[in-house]
Amino acid sequence: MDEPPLMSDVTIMLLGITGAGKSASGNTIIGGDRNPFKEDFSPVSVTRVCQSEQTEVDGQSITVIDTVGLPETTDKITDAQTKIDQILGCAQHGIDVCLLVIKLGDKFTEEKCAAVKIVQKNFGPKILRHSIALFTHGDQLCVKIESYLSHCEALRSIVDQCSGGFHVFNNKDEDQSQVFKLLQKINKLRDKNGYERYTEQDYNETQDKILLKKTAVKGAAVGAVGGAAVGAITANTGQVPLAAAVGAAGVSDLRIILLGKTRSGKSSTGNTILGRTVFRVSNNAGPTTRQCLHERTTNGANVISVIDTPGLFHTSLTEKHLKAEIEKSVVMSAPGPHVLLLVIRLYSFTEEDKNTVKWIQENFGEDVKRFTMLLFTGADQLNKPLIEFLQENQELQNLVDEYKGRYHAFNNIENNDQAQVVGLVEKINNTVEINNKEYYTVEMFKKIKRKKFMMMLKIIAVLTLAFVSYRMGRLWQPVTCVCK
Ligand SMILES: Nc1nc2c(ncn2[C@@H]2O[C@H](COP(=O)(O)OP(=O)(O)OP(=O)(O)O)[C@@H](O)[C@H]2O)c(=O)[nH]1
Ligand SMILES: [Mg+2]
Repeated sequence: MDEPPLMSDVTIMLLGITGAGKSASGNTIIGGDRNPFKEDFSPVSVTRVCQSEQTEVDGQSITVIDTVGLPETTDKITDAQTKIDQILGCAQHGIDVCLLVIKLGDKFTEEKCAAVKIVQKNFGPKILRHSIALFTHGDQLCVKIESYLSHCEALRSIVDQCSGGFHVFNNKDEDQSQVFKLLQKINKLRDKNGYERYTEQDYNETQDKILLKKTAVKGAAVGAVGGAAVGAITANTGQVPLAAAVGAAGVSDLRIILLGKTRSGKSSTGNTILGRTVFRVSNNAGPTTRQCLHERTTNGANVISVIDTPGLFHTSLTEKHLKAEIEKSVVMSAPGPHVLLLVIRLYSFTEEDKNTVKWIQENFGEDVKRFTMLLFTGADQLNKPLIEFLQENQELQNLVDEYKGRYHAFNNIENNDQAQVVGLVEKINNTVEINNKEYYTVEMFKKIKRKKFMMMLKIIAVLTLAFVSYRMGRLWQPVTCVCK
């Protein structure tokens, strides 16, 4: 990681819908003839990736991050999230100020506030403490901005929410005094915020809360068990040696999905990996996890995401519901998991476990095998070395061979034993390297789903054809009899 920035350094992020004037405003701030941000009059986003540029104003180092246009409706929230991930990649040390870029002159209705809502919703309320509304096309203003705002309730409410107030830019004017004035407002806001930045951790915490809320709503809808599971999740602040080990894999964002039959120990394994109790574990015999839950832990730049799933061959979920949840787990791990941990309880390898293996291959496709690793739970109950135990259990040994020896064992009772976790990560690292850092993608999953759907259509078509031919045959028979 780079050296942390000096207190005088400023990082500015430009956010807004396509065509709001983000890139043009970025160029105005950078000044001179450089115009590093591409700008154009276009209905589609000209800026396709986030870009960061630096300049110096009055001896102060300024980093400007231009971003991809946010969607104009809140429906495309996932679209917005991919873009936000990119921004955070650019702002390694956090953001001092978020400029919410809004074009003056457009009829500004409630719906047009969507971008601001997306920002607020995805970054959390803290972002507003770091925000200034930046109005562009100031040259088209015929009245004083205050008077303009007094006629537009929606705009006024945005300004009221931004701790840093507003500023107006005329990006057709090269007058730098508008930039100096903006910088004064920015520095005032930073002072007000005690030079604290909006960081990736703030973003992650907001995302965790969103997930928690979503799951809580769903949990309440599907029943008490799910709702109770939600209660067990805690905010994401943990730091474990695993995170440090992840960096060694060459991927700074390791994504793991836990799969397995009901009560195989998936949630316990997730907790052991994360080093804290976030997934609900129960000693009751019935199934506990009813919905996918996503938790992550960070250590510096390294992030580990763990997604817990409901058990396959769940006693109370329908196959349809289960499939939807498993698909959700893949989406939650977007762009896709580096490894699927197939969790198996050592002393109770049954027919169901074998079916689990089949189920995964059928629903994820053959290719999933190279991303799968076996995770045996219940290592505490072993009374001999694992290798010996496996040799004596032919079926387990066959499974280990099928997965090319990719397995690890956990004692989830000793869940503070981080050595076992580091051991697992080392094995995951090897797999990631062998797979050239590729991961199982959401697209792969969807492809299999489409293939299965097409296959089903074909079967229906063949059966229909057979039925029609049979009926036609029966109709023809009396006719031939009469002719005879
Ligand atoms: N002795 C021992 N018990 C374990 C181990 N791992 C999990 N358990 C126990 O096994 C039971 C089921 O564990 P969970 O983690 O809830 O299993 P799960 O796969 O998440 O279960 P569902 O969500 O219901 O599918 C609990 O009573 C755990 O305490 C282990 O390594 N050793
Ligand atoms: Mg569970």
